[in-house]
Amino acid sequence: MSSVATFEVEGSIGIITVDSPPVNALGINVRRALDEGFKRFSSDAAVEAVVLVCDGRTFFAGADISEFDKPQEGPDLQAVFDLIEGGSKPVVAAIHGTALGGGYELALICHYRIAVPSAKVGLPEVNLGLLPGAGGTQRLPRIVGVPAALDIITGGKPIAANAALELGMIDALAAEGKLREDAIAFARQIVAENRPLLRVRDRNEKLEAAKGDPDLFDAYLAKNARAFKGFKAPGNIVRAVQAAVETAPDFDAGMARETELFIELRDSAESAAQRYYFFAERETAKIPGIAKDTPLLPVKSVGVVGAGTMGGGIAMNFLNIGVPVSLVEMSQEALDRGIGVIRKTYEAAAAKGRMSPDQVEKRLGLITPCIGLETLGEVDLIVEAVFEQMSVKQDIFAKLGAIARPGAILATNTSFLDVNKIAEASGRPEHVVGLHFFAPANVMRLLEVVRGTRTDLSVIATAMKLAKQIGKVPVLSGVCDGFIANRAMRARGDQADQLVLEGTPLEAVDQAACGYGFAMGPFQMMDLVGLDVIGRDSTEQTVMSELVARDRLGLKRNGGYYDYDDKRQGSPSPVAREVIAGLAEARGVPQIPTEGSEEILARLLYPVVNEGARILEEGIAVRASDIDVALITGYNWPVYTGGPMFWADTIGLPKIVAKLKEYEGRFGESFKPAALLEKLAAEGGSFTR
Ligand code: 3H9
Repeated sequence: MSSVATFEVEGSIGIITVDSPPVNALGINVRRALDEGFKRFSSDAAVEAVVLVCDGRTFFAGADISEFDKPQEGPDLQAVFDLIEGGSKPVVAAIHGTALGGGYELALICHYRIAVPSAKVGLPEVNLGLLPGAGGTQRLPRIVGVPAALDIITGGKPIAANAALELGMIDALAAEGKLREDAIAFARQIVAENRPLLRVRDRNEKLEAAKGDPDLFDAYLAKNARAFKGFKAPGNIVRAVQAAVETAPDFDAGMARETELFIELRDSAESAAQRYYFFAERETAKIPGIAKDTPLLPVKSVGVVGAGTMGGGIAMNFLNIGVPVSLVEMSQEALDRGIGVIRKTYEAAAAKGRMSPDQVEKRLGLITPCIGLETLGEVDLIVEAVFEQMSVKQDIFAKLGAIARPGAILATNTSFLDVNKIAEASGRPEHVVGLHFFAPANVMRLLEVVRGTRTDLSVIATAMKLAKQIGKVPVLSGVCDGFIANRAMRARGDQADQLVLEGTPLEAVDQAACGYGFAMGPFQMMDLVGLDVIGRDSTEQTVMSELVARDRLGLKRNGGYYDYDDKRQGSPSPVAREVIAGLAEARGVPQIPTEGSEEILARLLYPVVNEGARILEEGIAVRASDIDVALITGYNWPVYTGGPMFWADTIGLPKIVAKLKEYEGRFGESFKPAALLEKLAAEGGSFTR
């Protein structure tokens, strides 16, 4: 008897129930159980049909991702699938939770699929840099047709049961909470009606339309070139679906091509990085000292101080999950403006069909507009999002310390000020935490939870949990200037500035960054955000401050580092060149341009790795992978590199140390390799493996 499955017979129906927490991934134990169960029922004459169902939170969530890097133990997935598909008795997949990847491919092997309305099905392998390698690229187009299959598999998003029923991805809906009974009844009906064994592999009609349109696949890749840029998986997915069409009706030939393309991806650096990232994102929640039984504080109502761009964005996160927000400003005018922006954002989402007009009003109805802090005496969490000035924040926290109810969490959204000093001002530092949202706060996934020296563990635990509830990826940071993401990325910004002062064209710097996989280069990004916004706290004379002095604020003023035409297309700017040359001369910077993308990238990004190492050795980040997660979710660092620390491990730490030392010799101490980086490089160690 398997330890992860039970095998029962009810009348003429065999029932295989798998229970392998947390998500019934198709690891070795589950494959063994399936092998045993299907063999048993195939030789049991009393069994006329089989129901495959899971206990726990979900139907099979896919292959076991952690097994990809290890030698596979038999039986492999294909052998189990062959056993099911080749059997002589109908098999019904009974789906709840999320049937994903290999889990949905297993459902596609079964002869029929029934799901509860709350279930979702899908093939999200693309998010792991993979393709559905257990027949998904061959079977799905046979059900939904080629165009829909391409969108579903390259998009990787799960599809809700109702939509899946319409698409044919499932055959029937069960009543919520009655999956097992309904699946058994469904199986009985199939037997009673003597329905045929429906094998998806034999259904070729839906492939016909694409057979007559050989250019479809190249056109699909061209149309999505921007979204697919840098990723390896979408291209292989398209070619695998193409193979389904071109080899039909020879299913096995299509499968052989799918396997080749799958293996190519599985063994690629991109997929290794994306699989690493999958686990890294889940790891951030694991914090030493915090356990399942760490007490959590209730957060049923929130106060947000400041209804500007940040405050409004922060408020929306809570409104979106139905938590009432008291929104505080100093004047009615500022309050009206802030609420107006929130309304506009929601109405724009409604216009795009992302929410109903009803939902817009419901969410806005959760806002209590307030003038002054005095109204915040009852709320459970207060997030301050006002001007970045220590004295202003300390003043607010002193008042909040007096006003807030005992036990309320007081959070600051500061992006670089000392959270400890702010906390002390409140008189209750144990309840103060940094919640550093990234702009736009209602969109960006990163939330840095900043732990002061005296912050209570229960406050941290509550903040981490709350972050997940509002759909963020929480990363714990200690107190330092810039916390994790901004601090690490400042190293890139500094080098970008320095490179252009040395005579490297700024377009070459941006192109190198884009070639690496950033959606835009550092100068393009600054132009987009606005030079006045980025540079407002700087007192130094820099290229940026000079551009601002000339009213070149970026894209919004048709010029910053670049000139822009009325279609917002950037081109090299003679004014920016003149400013750069002038400043370089004034500072006496020798004109030695850096040539070649590889060299520019080393100059831009090795210092980020070095800063990451310092962040780690100072204990600001709990683990190297947290730094990767922060930069991927906060700065769109290309996920297929794994983030700076994983990337550094891929390159090899000795190479990075050698280059940093070369730079140290040429440009000075700031390039000195961090002690941790040098130590790991010398020991043959790594940050993430
Ligand atoms: C595949 O199927 C390839 C095939 O096409 C071809 C094969 C030849 N494996 O996310 P959660 C762990 S590729 C191993 O926090 P939720 C996860 O690490 C796979 N472990 O829960 C975490 O562990 P811990 C295609 C897995 O409720 C715990 O389960 N499938 C796997 O927020 C809970 O996870 C996918 O890409 C796995 N497949 O979300 C689906 N999945 O507790 C990937 C999860 O130690 N999974 N874990 O931190 C998901 O999208 C979400 O986990 C799911 C649940 C929606 C299922």
